[in-house]
Amino acid sequence: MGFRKDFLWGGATAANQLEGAYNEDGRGLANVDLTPVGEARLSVITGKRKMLEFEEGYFYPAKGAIDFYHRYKEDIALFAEMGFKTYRMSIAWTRIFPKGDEETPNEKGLEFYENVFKECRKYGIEPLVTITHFDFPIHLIKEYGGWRNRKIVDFYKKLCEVIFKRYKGLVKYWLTFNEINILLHAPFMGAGIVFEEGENEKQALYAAAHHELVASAWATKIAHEIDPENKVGCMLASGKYYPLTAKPEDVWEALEKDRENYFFIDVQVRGYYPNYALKFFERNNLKIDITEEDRKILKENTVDFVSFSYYTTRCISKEAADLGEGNLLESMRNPYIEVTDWGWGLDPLGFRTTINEIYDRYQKPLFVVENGLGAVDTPDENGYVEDDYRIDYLRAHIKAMKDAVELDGVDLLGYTTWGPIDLVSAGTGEMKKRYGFIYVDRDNAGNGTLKRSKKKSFEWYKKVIASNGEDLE
Ligand code: P53
Repeated sequence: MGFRKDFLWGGATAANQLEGAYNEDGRGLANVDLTPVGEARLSVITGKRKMLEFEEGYFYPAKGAIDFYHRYKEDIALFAEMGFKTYRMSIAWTRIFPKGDEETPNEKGLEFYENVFKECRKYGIEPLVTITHFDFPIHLIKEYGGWRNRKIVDFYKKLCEVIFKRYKGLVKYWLTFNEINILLHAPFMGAGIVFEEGENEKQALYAAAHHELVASAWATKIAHEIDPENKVGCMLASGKYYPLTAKPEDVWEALEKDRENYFFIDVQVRGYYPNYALKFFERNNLKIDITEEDRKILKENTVDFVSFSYYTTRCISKEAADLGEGNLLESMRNPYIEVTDWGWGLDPLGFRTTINEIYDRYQKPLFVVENGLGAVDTPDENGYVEDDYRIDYLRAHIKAMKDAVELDGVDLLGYTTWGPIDLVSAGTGEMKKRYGFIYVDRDNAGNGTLKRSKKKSFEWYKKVIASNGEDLE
């Protein structure tokens, strides 16, 4: 009963949100470096405002982030102290290939991740590596127009080949693209796309989607060829859409919204485009160049497991949908649930529902690779935070996940909370939106000593892991 004995408990991060050292040891510039905190951020990450150089008057939090690049030993030691079985992290493409289209990789970059993986292994922590987590070389944007260009598939394949060879024996679990469906909602972040005047945006988005899907299948193939032990997963930003009412039009709308996201995973798990997607392309007059080779690669290289992030469910009505497309998985206010300081719904039962829906749909082992509460923390003079609100959130969600395993029989490989150490928010660029068990002294403007300290939740999560999810009090 309960979670499997080898259940992979841990935490998840992304290179650009914690490493800093943006221009050290030969690292090239990436899209994520050029996303400022503050008002301009939304228009930049959605590809509406072109910002391919640092501009005066903006603060770019990824430049320094929380300096994991120089402090990874200290940070991994803290993860180990909590008893982590796994650590989900990502590789910065531009540390390996600074421009993206070079012939040979940057040895310093390869070395850095090798050291990080070895540090994990020292404590028996299994690395779970996202190959691209909202991360894309600026040079490939300027020269090739981002993922809307098929040439990027080859550069990505090259990156994969290099890292799979180099880290063979050190890394076994891989995710091809973080929250692949987010590319529809934040195209600059998810696909290096800056829209051109008058461009058919849907065309650019779905071309990019196709290229990422094909690249993901290639990655799976290459990973398995280089090491049959490799396990490759896809990654969905999940969260079921509820219809606002039982009105059939609202129910239909919710189904369509869910499909917009499941579309990607449908291809990665089943190996072909679902009919509703082909009809959608046809209806919108989208010309997606799906070659015979693409079809074959997609068909023969489906994923080994399905991973996803879950923060909240979403809610939609026909009327709201008619008002037009919004940004970043917009949702109506669900009158039955409370929201966080950042307006994200609190819905643990929705987690169980979502897990079950994904399992019913795909029948593959699942991995929850992000979940957590972004909140404002107020530390005392020692950096200690009494974050009972965070413990409450995680407790309720772990219980719901346990129900999905124990009562519903879902096959679940592991669970990594988002941001076990405070890091830069992807959505807003703030430091103030914290998820960690470990507090980091740094503010939205980059001030602070970067000192690490344990919050109350640190000891709590340690106990959860030690009891394999039995002791949640
Ligand atoms: P932040 C949108 C919707 C759902 C998840 O988000 C999302 C996003 C993009 O913000 O991102 C994931 O930091 C993502 C992480 C991110 C985390 O959720 O905006 O994979 O990089 O930090 C939390 O609070």
